[in-house]
Amino acid sequence: MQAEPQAFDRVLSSMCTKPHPDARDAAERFLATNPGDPATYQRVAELEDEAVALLGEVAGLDDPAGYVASGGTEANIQAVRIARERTDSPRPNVVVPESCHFSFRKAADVLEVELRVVPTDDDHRADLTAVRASVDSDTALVAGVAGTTEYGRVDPIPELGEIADSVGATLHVDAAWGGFALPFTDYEWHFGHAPVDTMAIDPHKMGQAAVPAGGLLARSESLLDELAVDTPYLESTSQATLTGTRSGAGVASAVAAMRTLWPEGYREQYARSQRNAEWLADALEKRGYDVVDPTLPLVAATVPRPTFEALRAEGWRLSRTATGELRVVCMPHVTREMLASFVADLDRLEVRASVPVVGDD
Ligand code: 0PR
Repeated sequence: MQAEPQAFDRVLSSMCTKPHPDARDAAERFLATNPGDPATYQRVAELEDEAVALLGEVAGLDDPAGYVASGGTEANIQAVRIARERTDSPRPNVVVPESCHFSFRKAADVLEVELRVVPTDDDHRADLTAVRASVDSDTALVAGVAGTTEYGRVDPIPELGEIADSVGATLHVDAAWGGFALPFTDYEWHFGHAPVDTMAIDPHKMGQAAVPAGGLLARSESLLDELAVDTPYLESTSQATLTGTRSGAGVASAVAAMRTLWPEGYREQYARSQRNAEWLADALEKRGYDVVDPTLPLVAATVPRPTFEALRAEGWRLSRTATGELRVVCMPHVTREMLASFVADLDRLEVRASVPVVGDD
Protein backbone atom coordinates (compact mmCIF):
# COMPACT_ATOMS: atom_id res chain seq x y z
CA MET A 1 0.00 0.00 0.00
CA GLN A 2 1.23 3.47 -0.81
CA ALA A 3 2.23 5.53 2.21
CA GLU A 4 0.34 8.79 2.65
CA PRO A 5 1.47 11.82 4.63
CA GLN A 6 -0.73 12.89 7.51
CA ALA A 7 -3.35 15.55 6.91
CA PHE A 8 -2.89 19.12 8.08
CA ASP A 9 -6.38 19.40 9.56
CA ARG A 10 -5.25 19.11 13.19
CA VAL A 11 -1.75 20.51 12.91
CA LEU A 12 -1.52 23.60 15.13
CA SER A 13 2.11 23.47 16.22
CA SER A 14 4.03 23.47 12.97
CA MET A 15 5.88 26.36 11.41
CA CYS A 16 5.59 24.59 8.06
CA THR A 17 2.41 24.47 6.04
CA LYS A 18 0.79 23.09 2.91
CA PRO A 19 2.81 24.46 0.00
CA HIS A 20 0.97 26.75 -2.39
CA PRO A 21 -0.18 24.70 -5.45
CA ASP A 22 2.26 26.58 -7.71
CA ALA A 23 5.08 25.80 -5.27
CA ARG A 24 4.11 22.13 -5.22
CA ASP A 25 4.13 21.92 -9.04
CA ALA A 26 7.50 23.62 -9.26
CA ALA A 27 8.95 21.34 -6.56
CA GLU A 28 7.87 18.27 -8.52
CA ARG A 29 9.31 19.56 -11.77
CA PHE A 30 12.69 20.40 -10.26
CA LEU A 31 12.95 17.37 -7.99
CA ALA A 32 15.97 15.93 -9.80
CA THR A 33 18.05 19.08 -10.02
CA ASN A 34 20.96 20.12 -7.84
CA PRO A 35 21.67 23.82 -7.39
CA GLY A 36 24.88 22.76 -5.64
CA ASP A 37 26.29 22.17 -9.12
CA PRO A 38 25.20 25.32 -10.95
CA ALA A 39 27.32 24.74 -14.03
CA THR A 40 25.47 21.47 -14.70
CA TYR A 41 21.99 22.45 -13.47
CA GLN A 42 21.92 25.90 -14.95
CA ARG A 43 18.18 26.45 -15.06
CA VAL A 44 17.78 25.93 -11.33
CA ALA A 45 20.87 28.08 -10.71
CA GLU A 46 19.13 30.92 -12.56
CA LEU A 47 16.05 30.33 -10.46
CA GLU A 48 18.14 30.60 -7.33
CA ASP A 49 19.32 34.06 -8.42
CA GLU A 50 15.68 35.00 -8.82
CA ALA A 51 14.85 33.55 -5.39
CA VAL A 52 17.54 35.69 -3.78
CA ALA A 53 16.37 38.80 -5.64
CA LEU A 54 12.78 38.20 -4.49
CA LEU A 55 13.87 37.53 -0.91
CA GLY A 56 15.77 40.82 -1.07
CA GLU A 57 12.54 42.60 -2.06
CA VAL A 58 10.72 41.05 0.89
CA ALA A 59 13.55 42.03 3.26
CA GLY A 60 14.18 45.58 2.04
CA LEU A 61 17.52 44.89 0.38
CA ASP A 62 18.60 46.06 -3.08
CA ASP A 63 21.20 43.91 -4.74
CA PRO A 64 21.10 41.12 -2.17
CA ALA A 65 23.60 38.30 -1.83
CA GLY A 66 22.54 34.93 -0.48
CA TYR A 67 21.21 31.52 -1.33
CA VAL A 68 18.37 29.10 -0.68
CA ALA A 69 19.44 27.10 2.35
CA SER A 70 18.02 23.91 3.82
CA GLY A 71 16.24 25.97 6.46
CA GLY A 72 16.62 28.50 9.24
CA THR A 73 19.09 26.27 11.05
CA GLU A 74 21.56 26.37 8.18
CA ALA A 75 21.04 30.11 7.66
CA ASN A 76 21.74 30.81 11.35
CA ILE A 77 24.81 28.57 11.41
CA GLN A 78 26.14 30.26 8.31
CA ALA A 79 25.53 33.72 9.73
CA VAL A 80 27.57 32.81 12.80
CA ARG A 81 30.24 31.41 10.49
CA ILE A 82 30.39 34.66 8.48
CA ALA A 83 30.75 36.64 11.70
CA ARG A 84 33.46 34.35 13.02
CA GLU A 85 35.40 34.69 9.77
CA ARG A 86 35.17 38.48 9.97
CA THR A 87 36.53 38.89 13.47
CA ASP A 88 40.18 39.01 14.52
CA SER A 89 39.35 37.79 17.99
CA PRO A 90 40.93 34.49 19.00
CA ARG A 91 37.99 33.89 21.38
CA PRO A 92 34.92 35.16 19.53
CA ASN A 93 31.55 35.28 21.23
CA VAL A 94 28.02 35.54 19.91
CA VAL A 95 25.31 37.39 21.83
CA VAL A 96 21.75 36.10 21.45
CA PRO A 97 18.51 36.60 23.39
CA GLU A 98 17.18 33.58 25.27
CA SER A 99 14.24 33.58 22.87
CA CYS A 100 16.51 32.61 19.99
CA HIS A 101 16.07 29.32 18.19
CA PHE A 102 18.18 26.38 19.36
CA SER A 103 20.01 26.38 16.04
CA PHE A 104 22.35 29.00 17.55
CA ARG A 105 23.44 26.36 20.05
CA LYS A 106 24.32 24.08 17.16
CA ALA A 107 26.20 26.93 15.51
CA ALA A 108 28.19 27.68 18.65
CA ASP A 109 28.98 24.02 19.07
CA VAL A 110 30.10 23.39 15.50
CA LEU A 111 31.96 26.67 15.11
CA GLU A 112 33.46 26.71 18.59
CA VAL A 113 32.36 30.20 19.50
CA GLU A 114 31.13 31.22 22.92
CA LEU A 115 27.36 31.65 23.07
CA ARG A 116 26.24 34.43 25.42
CA VAL A 117 22.55 34.07 26.05
CA VAL A 118 20.91 37.20 27.46
CA PRO A 119 17.48 37.44 29.11
CA THR A 120 14.35 38.81 27.50
CA ASP A 121 12.14 41.50 29.02
CA ASP A 122 8.58 41.15 30.33
CA ASP A 123 7.30 41.16 26.76
CA HIS A 124 9.66 38.35 25.70
CA ARG A 125 11.92 40.68 23.67
CA ALA A 126 15.70 40.94 23.94
CA ASP A 127 16.59 43.02 27.00
CA LEU A 128 18.79 45.80 25.61
CA THR A 129 20.49 46.54 28.91
CA ALA A 130 21.51 42.91 29.16
CA VAL A 131 22.73 42.86 25.55
CA ARG A 132 24.81 46.00 26.18
CA ALA A 133 26.32 44.41 29.26
CA SER A 134 27.21 41.24 27.36
CA VAL A 135 29.02 42.56 24.31
CA ASP A 136 32.75 43.30 24.28
CA SER A 137 35.62 43.56 21.83
CA ASP A 138 35.45 39.77 21.26
CA THR A 139 31.81 39.88 20.16
CA ALA A 140 31.61 38.67 16.58
CA LEU A 141 27.84 38.67 16.21
CA VAL A 142 24.75 40.14 17.82
CA ALA A 143 21.53 38.40 16.82
CA GLY A 144 17.94 39.52 17.08
CA VAL A 145 14.84 37.52 16.29
CA ALA A 146 12.08 38.97 14.13
CA GLY A 147 9.25 36.61 15.01
CA THR A 148 10.32 34.35 17.87
CA THR A 149 9.55 30.65 17.79
CA GLU A 150 7.63 30.64 21.08
CA TYR A 151 5.82 33.98 21.25
CA GLY A 152 6.16 35.59 17.82
CA ARG A 153 7.99 38.58 19.27
CA VAL A 154 10.16 41.01 17.29
CA ASP A 155 13.36 42.15 19.00
CA PRO A 156 14.32 45.86 18.81
CA ILE A 157 16.49 45.42 15.71
CA PRO A 158 17.68 49.05 15.18
CA GLU A 159 18.83 49.24 18.81
CA LEU A 160 20.59 45.88 18.51
CA GLY A 161 22.26 47.31 15.41
CA GLU A 162 23.62 50.23 17.41
CA ILE A 163 25.00 47.87 20.03
CA ALA A 164 26.60 45.61 17.40
CA ASP A 165 28.08 48.66 15.75
CA SER A 166 29.55 49.93 19.03
CA VAL A 167 31.80 46.84 19.24
CA GLY A 168 32.30 46.28 15.51
CA ALA A 169 30.17 43.10 15.49
CA THR A 170 28.02 41.68 12.71
CA LEU A 171 24.23 42.10 13.11
CA HIS A 172 22.12 39.08 12.20
CA VAL A 173 18.33 38.96 12.13
CA ASP A 174 16.52 35.65 12.41
CA ALA A 175 13.33 36.24 10.45
CA ALA A 176 13.08 32.56 9.51
CA TRP A 177 9.43 32.41 10.53
CA GLY A 178 8.39 36.07 10.64
CA GLY A 179 9.88 37.24 7.36
CA PHE A 180 6.80 36.74 5.20
CA ALA A 181 4.42 38.37 7.70
CA LEU A 182 6.49 41.34 8.87
CA PRO A 183 6.38 43.33 5.60
CA PHE A 184 2.71 44.00 6.37
CA THR A 185 3.30 45.28 9.90
CA ASP A 186 4.86 48.43 11.37
CA TYR A 187 7.85 46.62 12.85
CA GLU A 188 11.39 47.73 12.07
CA TRP A 189 13.06 44.47 11.25
CA HIS A 190 14.79 44.48 7.87
CA PHE A 191 17.84 45.71 5.93
CA GLY A 192 16.17 49.04 5.24
CA HIS A 193 15.39 49.67 8.90
CA ALA A 194 18.74 48.88 10.53
CA PRO A 195 22.38 48.06 9.70
CA VAL A 196 21.52 44.37 9.28
CA ASP A 197 24.39 42.34 7.80
CA THR A 198 22.76 38.94 7.45
CA MET A 199 19.28 37.45 7.75
CA ALA A 200 17.56 34.08 7.93
CA ILE A 201 14.21 34.20 6.08
CA ASP A 202 12.55 30.91 5.18
CA PRO A 203 10.25 30.40 2.21
CA HIS A 204 9.29 26.99 3.65
CA LYS A 205 7.59 28.56 6.67
CA MET A 206 5.21 31.53 6.13
CA GLY A 207 6.43 31.73 2.52
CA GLN A 208 4.36 28.64 1.56
CA ALA A 209 7.17 26.92 -0.38
CA ALA A 210 7.89 23.21 -0.18
CA VAL A 211 10.46 21.95 2.34
CA PRO A 212 13.45 22.42 2.12
CA ALA A 213 13.58 26.10 1.26
CA GLY A 214 15.29 28.31 3.79
CA GLY A 215 16.91 31.62 2.97
CA LEU A 216 20.21 33.23 3.89
CA LEU A 217 20.54 36.86 2.85
CA ALA A 218 23.67 39.02 3.16
CA ARG A 219 23.96 42.74 2.60
CA SER A 220 26.93 42.28 0.28
CA GLU A 221 28.66 39.64 -1.80
CA SER A 222 31.79 40.13 0.30
CA LEU A 223 29.96 38.88 3.39
CA LEU A 224 28.89 35.74 1.53
CA ASP A 225 32.45 35.31 0.26
CA GLU A 226 33.49 34.66 3.86
CA LEU A 227 31.82 31.27 3.38
CA ALA A 228 33.25 30.39 -0.01
CA VAL A 229 35.43 27.33 -0.43
CA ASP A 230 37.12 26.32 -3.68
CA THR A 231 35.43 23.55 -5.65
CA PRO A 232 38.25 22.22 -7.82
CA TYR A 233 36.41 19.52 -9.78
CA LEU A 234 33.20 21.46 -10.46
CA GLU A 235 32.93 23.87 -13.37
CA SER A 236 31.84 26.56 -10.91
CA THR A 237 34.79 27.75 -8.82
CA SER A 238 33.50 28.12 -5.29
CA GLN A 239 30.63 27.20 -3.01
CA ALA A 240 29.23 29.19 -0.09
CA THR A 241 26.56 26.74 1.08
CA LEU A 242 26.95 24.40 4.04
CA THR A 243 25.42 21.46 2.20
CA GLY A 244 26.81 20.18 -1.10
CA THR A 245 24.04 18.54 -3.11
CA ARG A 246 20.90 20.55 -2.46
CA SER A 247 17.24 20.39 -3.32
CA GLY A 248 16.30 22.03 -6.60
CA ALA A 249 12.72 21.43 -5.49
CA GLY A 250 13.21 23.86 -2.63
CA VAL A 251 14.69 26.54 -4.89
CA ALA A 252 12.05 26.22 -7.62
CA SER A 253 9.16 26.09 -5.18
CA ALA A 254 10.45 29.17 -3.35
CA VAL A 255 10.50 31.13 -6.61
CA ALA A 256 7.06 29.87 -7.63
CA ALA A 257 5.53 30.75 -4.25
CA MET A 258 7.05 34.23 -4.22
CA ARG A 259 6.13 34.96 -7.85
CA THR A 260 2.54 34.08 -7.10
CA LEU A 261 2.15 35.53 -3.62
CA TRP A 262 4.50 38.50 -3.22
CA PRO A 263 3.21 40.90 -2.10
CA GLU A 264 -0.60 40.71 -2.25
CA GLY A 265 -1.06 37.01 -1.56
CA TYR A 266 1.21 37.19 1.47
CA ARG A 267 -0.52 40.33 2.68
CA GLU A 268 -3.92 38.65 2.55
CA GLN A 269 -2.57 35.53 4.21
CA TYR A 270 -0.95 37.53 7.00
CA ALA A 271 -4.22 39.40 7.62
CA ARG A 272 -6.18 36.13 7.73
CA SER A 273 -3.68 34.42 10.03
CA GLN A 274 -3.50 37.43 12.33
CA ARG A 275 -7.29 37.62 12.60
CA ASN A 276 -7.38 33.92 13.43
CA ALA A 277 -4.73 34.34 16.10
CA GLU A 278 -6.65 37.22 17.67
CA TRP A 279 -9.89 35.23 17.53
CA LEU A 280 -8.25 32.27 19.29
CA ALA A 281 -6.57 34.50 21.88
CA ASP A 282 -9.93 36.08 22.61
CA ALA A 283 -11.70 32.73 22.86
CA LEU A 284 -9.07 31.45 25.29
CA GLU A 285 -9.14 34.61 27.38
CA LYS A 286 -12.92 34.43 27.68
CA ARG A 287 -12.48 30.95 29.11
CA GLY A 288 -10.16 32.30 31.79
CA TYR A 289 -6.81 31.19 30.42
CA ASP A 290 -3.74 33.46 30.60
CA VAL A 291 -2.90 34.40 27.03
CA VAL A 292 0.23 36.03 25.61
CA ASP A 293 -0.96 38.75 23.26
CA PRO A 294 -0.45 37.55 19.66
CA THR A 295 1.55 40.39 18.09
CA LEU A 296 2.22 38.07 15.13
CA PRO A 297 0.04 35.04 14.22
CA LEU A 298 1.12 32.87 17.15
CA VAL A 299 -0.85 32.29 20.33
CA ALA A 300 0.61 31.08 23.63
CA ALA A 301 -1.66 30.35 26.59
CA THR A 302 -1.47 28.65 29.95
CA VAL A 303 -3.55 25.50 29.71
CA PRO A 304 -3.37 22.78 32.38
CA ARG A 305 -1.16 19.84 31.51
CA PRO A 306 -3.98 17.20 31.60
CA THR A 307 -6.04 19.29 29.17
CA PHE A 308 -3.04 19.67 26.88
CA GLU A 309 -2.49 15.90 26.96
CA ALA A 310 -6.19 15.22 26.33
CA LEU A 311 -6.14 17.51 23.28
CA ARG A 312 -3.06 15.74 21.94
CA ALA A 313 -4.84 12.43 22.46
CA GLU A 314 -7.72 13.79 20.33
CA GLY A 315 -5.22 14.14 17.50
CA TRP A 316 -4.45 17.85 17.84
CA ARG A 317 -0.79 18.43 17.04
CA LEU A 318 0.21 20.94 19.70
CA SER A 319 3.46 21.94 21.30
CA ARG A 320 4.47 23.80 24.42
CA THR A 321 6.82 26.65 25.19
CA ALA A 322 9.82 26.08 27.47
CA THR A 323 7.70 27.29 30.38
CA GLY A 324 4.83 24.99 29.49
CA GLU A 325 2.32 27.21 27.69
CA LEU A 326 0.23 25.77 24.90
CA ARG A 327 1.44 27.18 21.60
CA VAL A 328 -0.65 27.51 18.43
CA VAL A 329 0.97 28.79 15.24
CA CYS A 330 -1.64 30.22 12.87
CA MET A 331 -0.05 29.05 9.64
CA PRO A 332 -1.89 29.33 6.32
CA HIS A 333 -3.47 25.86 6.68
CA VAL A 334 -4.96 26.82 10.05
CA THR A 335 -8.49 27.98 9.31
CA ARG A 336 -11.14 29.56 11.54
CA GLU A 337 -13.16 26.32 11.31
CA MET A 338 -10.20 24.33 12.59
CA LEU A 339 -9.75 26.71 15.50
CA ALA A 340 -13.48 26.64 16.32
CA SER A 341 -13.39 22.85 16.38
CA PHE A 342 -10.27 23.00 18.55
CA VAL A 343 -11.96 25.33 21.03
CA ALA A 344 -15.03 23.06 21.09
CA ASP A 345 -12.77 20.11 21.97
CA LEU A 346 -11.04 22.22 24.61
CA ASP A 347 -14.42 23.01 26.22
CA ARG A 348 -15.49 19.38 26.18
CA LEU A 349 -12.20 18.06 27.53
CA GLU A 350 -11.80 20.78 30.13
CA VAL A 351 -15.27 20.03 31.49
CA ARG A 352 -14.41 16.37 31.62
CA ALA A 353 -11.15 17.07 33.39
CA SER A 354 -12.94 18.99 36.13
CA VAL A 355 -15.70 16.40 36.70
CA PRO A 356 -14.82 14.60 39.93
CA VAL A 357 -13.90 10.98 39.39
CA VAL A 358 -16.57 8.72 40.94
CA GLY A 359 -15.37 7.09 44.15
CA ASP A 360 -12.39 9.36 44.32
CA ASP A 361 -13.06 10.70 47.85
N1 0PR B 1 14.62 30.38 13.51
C1 0PR B 1 13.38 30.44 14.00
C2 0PR B 1 12.88 31.73 14.56
C3 0PR B 1 12.57 29.30 13.98
O1 0PR B 1 11.35 29.34 14.50
C4 0PR B 1 13.10 28.12 13.44
C5 0PR B 1 12.29 26.85 13.39
C6 0PR B 1 14.41 28.11 12.93
C7 0PR B 1 15.14 29.28 12.98
C8 0PR B 1 15.02 26.89 12.33
O2 0PR B 1 14.44 26.61 11.11
P1 0PR B 1 14.51 25.18 10.42
O3 0PR B 1 13.73 24.25 11.28
O4 0PR B 1 13.91 25.43 9.07
O5 0PR B 1 15.93 24.81 10.32
N2 0PR B 1 11.28 26.76 14.33
C9 0PR B 1 10.45 25.59 14.47
C10 0PR B 1 10.83 24.91 15.77
O6 0PR B 1 11.95 24.44 15.92
C11 0PR B 1 10.58 24.64 13.35
C12 0PR B 1 9.47 23.71 13.19
C13 0PR B 1 8.87 23.64 11.97
C14 0PR B 1 9.02 22.88 14.20
C15 0PR B 1 7.87 22.76 11.73
C16 0PR B 1 7.99 21.98 13.98
C17 0PR B 1 7.45 21.93 12.74
O7 0PR B 1 6.46 21.03 12.48
O8 0PR B 1 9.99 24.89 16.65
